[in-house]
Formats: sequence, structure tokens, C-alpha cells
Amino acid sequence: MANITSVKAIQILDSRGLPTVSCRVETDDGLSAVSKVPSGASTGEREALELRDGGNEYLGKGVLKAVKNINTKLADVLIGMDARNQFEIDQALIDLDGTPAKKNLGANAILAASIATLRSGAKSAKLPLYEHVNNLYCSKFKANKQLSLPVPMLNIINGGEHANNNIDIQEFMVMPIGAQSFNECMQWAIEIYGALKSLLASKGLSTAVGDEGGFAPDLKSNQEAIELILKSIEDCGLEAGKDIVLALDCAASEFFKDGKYVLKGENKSLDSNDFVDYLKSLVSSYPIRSIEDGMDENDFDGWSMLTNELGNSIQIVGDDLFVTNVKDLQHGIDKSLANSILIKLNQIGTVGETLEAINLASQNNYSAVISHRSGETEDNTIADICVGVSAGQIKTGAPCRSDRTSKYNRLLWIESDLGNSVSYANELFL
Ligand code: 2PG
Ligand code: MG
Repeated sequence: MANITSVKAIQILDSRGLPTVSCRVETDDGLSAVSKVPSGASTGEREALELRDGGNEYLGKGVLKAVKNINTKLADVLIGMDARNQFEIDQALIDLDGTPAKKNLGANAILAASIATLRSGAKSAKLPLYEHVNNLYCSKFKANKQLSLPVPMLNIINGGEHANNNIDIQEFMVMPIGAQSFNECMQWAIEIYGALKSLLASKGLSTAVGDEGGFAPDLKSNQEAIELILKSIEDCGLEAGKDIVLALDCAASEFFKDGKYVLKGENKSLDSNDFVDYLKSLVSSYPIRSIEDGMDENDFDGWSMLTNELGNSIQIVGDDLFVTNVKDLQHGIDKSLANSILIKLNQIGTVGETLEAINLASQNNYSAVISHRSGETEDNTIADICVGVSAGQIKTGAPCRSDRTSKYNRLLWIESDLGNSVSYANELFL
């Protein structure tokens, strides 16, 4: 028994203090589960629609239309369906909307129902969420995925759209690849984060944090941000390049203006060629192993150049480029753009389509990095998805602020529950 008996949504708050959608699904076995959807700031232009009310109330950011869609149209379709049949449920929601970008009902409405169903289905199946995800994925795609704990990308300096400082690159992340367990990797991350805080304070720089919990000081250049992180790693007695490697999310679509990559903080305006060279020189000077959105979402020639130049040595991740959409990912695969995809459920709007994107990536030797949004909630479903599909990498902010740590905390519990039966996926990077 797991037939849905009730679907109810309300408007709640996200980590930026803006409205977002939450949904509760109840089943006839007396169980229920709740979802809360995240929201981006540096959104890709091909993302599915986030339905907002506009007008004056809630700064125009209300989601009461999306909430109403769930409580009426979506509920009508879902009641009576089996919550364990995720792909069927998601297909019903896709059909009900009828548009590729979910423009009728809103991807935020559809995703809230989809995630609440996923969580509810796991409860009815009496399985931990990651195992339910693993079963869904393996049976749908005839895959054989062992569970694993991911290597996190921890964003400890925030710039771009996530902070009001002068740094152009949006995210400066550390990846503790040399740790022996997820637990140890979080210990290192916390120590580095603390060392960075002391270092910034000692230089009279701000230790206030940006949207994803990383520090957001004004600095002279992107290089200075990297140097500060490297010094913090060293201050903890860890070795950069061996214990810890760096990852960047340039979010380059945000500073691509009239065909130029405009680095305001450094007073530079570069064409695609020169920006690829700029990134190449960062990679040759520093232990950077992953670059996300190094180019603008429509600069396909730039992506091709970047992939040719760096794709054999480091991970090149497409976020705005692929928007978790199999169509855009297939285009990238056909044209050899990037070698990795960032996975965000709300870019596409259902759990099922998200799993399809992960599967397509895996079939084509693209890695998949499961990701939060800059506007988050305490919902930690992405932690279980990451373990269940054995993605091997998760990006969910600094080890600071509950909206970020809720995902890390869930992973710490999963590792504790599974003990030695599950590996920490660092072999991907060693
Ligand atoms: C990104 C994300 C998450 P946002 O660009 O990868 O870090 O930011 O949610 O603002 O799009
Ligand atoms: Mg990004």
C-alpha cells in the first residue's frame, strides 16, 4: 500500500529569506513526507520556469500560484497513484504541464510534488531514501551502481552573484580528495574554513559570508582568493594538490557581456580565446582540478576550445550549459563540450528527468556533480540522491549555515549507518 491520499503545498522561506514551495504527500499506509524546493541566483537561460507571482507582495517573489497549482491540478492527478512509482508519477506531471520548460504549472510546483513523492515512496517502501533512489535508478536504467559517499566541493570563498564583493569568479571550492572517509574530509574542511577565517581577520578583511556560507571579502583578484585558500590549507598542515585540490565555478554567463568576459575586479575584458588562456594559466599555476561554467552558456565555440585545451587534464563541468536537461547534454556530448555535468533538480523539474540526465552522463563517461542552489532550505534530498546514484561528487556550499550543513550532516549519518560497506569516492581524483 502506498497510494497517495493527499497532496498539500504551502509557501515557506528559503535561505535568502525569499518565498519558496513546500509540499507534503500522504499515503494510505498512514505515512507522509515533505519537500522544500531551492532557487538559483545565477540561473541558466535554458532552465525550466520558476513560477513567481510578481506584483508588490513578497518583493514580487511570492510562489502562491505554484502552491495553488499543486493543491488543485497536481493533487487531482496524483491522488490514487502509487508513491513508489516515481517515473510514472513524474511522467504524469510532465504530461499535465505539457511544455518543455514547465511553463504552465511551474517547475517549482512540479519539483515540490516530485520530491515529496520520492521521499514518501521511500518511507512506504521502508527503505532509506538513498536505497530507494538506488533501486529506482538501477531498475530503470538496468544499471548496477554501488552506493558511495561523495567527495564534496566546499565553496569557501563566494563571489559573483552570491556576494556583494568585487570578486568575479562565483565559487572557490576545496575538495578533500586525500581524506580516507567522508567524516575525515569534513574535519579537514572545517579546519581549513576556520584557518581561512583567522587569516582574513588577521589581514583586516571581512569575514562576513555570502549566500553559500563562504567568506565574501573584497580582494584584488581571483588569484588572491586562491592564494588565501592555499595558505589556509597549509596552515592546517595539509598539502594542496595532494590532500586538497581546488575547484572553481566561474559562472561565466554572468560576466559575459557583448562577446567579452568582463572581469571587473581585475579591470580586464577578454575574448573567448584570451579567457581560455586566463583559465589555462590559473590551472598551470594552482592545483585546480575542476572548472565549472568556464564559458558563457551560449559560447559553444568557447566551450569547445576550453574542453580541447583542458579537458584531458581536469574536470570541465557544464551547469548553465546543460541545465540538467538530456537534450542540452546530448548536444554537448555530440559536440564534445565539457566532460562533466552539474545536476540541479530544479533546473529540469522532476526527479525522474534528473536521474535520466545522470544516466546519460554516466553512459557517455561524463561525471555528474550533484548540486544545491544558492537559495536553499533544510531539505537534504540531494545528499541521498548523490549516494543512491553513486555520483561521487556533491557541491553544497561551505561547511557553514544550516541550509548547507543539512546536506553534509545527512551524509555523515549515511556514512555512519553504512560503515565499511560504503566507499568514499575519492579514487575518482587520486
Ligand atoms: C551554481 C549555483 C550553485 P545558483 O551556479 O552552480 O552554486 O548557483 O544556484 O545561484 O545558480
Ligand atoms: Mg554553477
